[in-house]
Amino acid sequence: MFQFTLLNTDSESAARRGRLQTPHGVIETPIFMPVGTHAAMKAMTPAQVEETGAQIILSNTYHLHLRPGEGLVEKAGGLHAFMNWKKPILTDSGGFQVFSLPKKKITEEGVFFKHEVNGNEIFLGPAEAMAIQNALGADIIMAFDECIPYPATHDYAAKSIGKTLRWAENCLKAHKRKDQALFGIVQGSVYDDLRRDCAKALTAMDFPGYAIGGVSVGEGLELLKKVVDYTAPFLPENKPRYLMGVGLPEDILESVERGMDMFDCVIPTRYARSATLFTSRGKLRLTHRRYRRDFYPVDASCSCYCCRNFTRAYLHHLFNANEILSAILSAIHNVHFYLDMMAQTRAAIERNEFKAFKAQFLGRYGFSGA
Ligand code: PRF
Ligand code: ZN
Repeated sequence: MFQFTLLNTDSESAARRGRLQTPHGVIETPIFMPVGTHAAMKAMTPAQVEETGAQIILSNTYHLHLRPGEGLVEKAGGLHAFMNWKKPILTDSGGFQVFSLPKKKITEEGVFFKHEVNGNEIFLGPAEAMAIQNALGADIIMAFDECIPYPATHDYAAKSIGKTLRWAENCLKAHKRKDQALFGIVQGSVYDDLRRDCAKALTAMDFPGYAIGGVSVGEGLELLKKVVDYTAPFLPENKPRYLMGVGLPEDILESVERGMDMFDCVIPTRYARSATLFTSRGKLRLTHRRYRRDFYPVDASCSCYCCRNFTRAYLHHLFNANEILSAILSAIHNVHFYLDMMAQTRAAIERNEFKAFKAQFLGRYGFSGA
């Protein structure tokens, strides 16, 4: 039911062109996964998400467990039926959301925390995260891991990966559905020896896919590149590699170059709601007065519904008037921008020209930090 095929590796970098078969369809990699935390993409219908070119979306164990509860989603026929999204879905395990909570108690078994709405005590551990994700029914599910803050000492990070590895074993034991692929998550903060040890130990457990977690926690692009540089080589060639919670266009392209295949981030939809739109020439802040009489599309080289039909002046007006349509059109454009960047990335890897493509893309985009 799951098969990952490595179609091509770029001749000048570690960039990979792959294809991942899942029960709900094929995913061409490298790919970006838009985020629908509460089983909904913010300000977009599933039809609109599909029109942007999305092949897979992400949702969250933690949020769906609190509301409406996995039992209800299961009763509805699973996450795909409940939200009417027919393509692949990935659920994150809650191992990130829970650890970002202000009040929690971490033990060897898992994490205790309080329900955000009704104040009840809740426990989430590897077995619970698997049972919830089995009930939700996504195509790809994630191991329950500990995402530690940055910075962290070597000693603290070493103890933490011990726990993440024991939890990974427990997740494998508790996982009950053959039609869901369980991915292992590499942690280890910014320490090369810990990342290597964690990647090797998880590889020995033989997961169908691997993620790098614990990044995008404030370490910055230079350290992100280092972490991927010394983790990816220890992951199996023939399995998909997912970089969790990343990121801006420059973060994604730098990580594709280092051999990562899958990405997710709330940035395109979140930025859309605050009037920041991505274009081939960099980001625009559409609330700025300079767009008041700008009758050009957001990005003349973009083929999305927003750019085909509306002007910057109109979007500027919608944001000023606080119209909901501002969020809808901006989300459509930003998600399309990310997915189009990934399509261009895949084509460049097929031509063995990824590095030239990256330089040209980031040059036009105005990113000078790479
Ligand atoms: N673990 C999990 N989900 C995540 C992360 C992680 O480390 C990150 C990294 N910031 C994003 N989402 N389970
Ligand atoms: Zn557009």
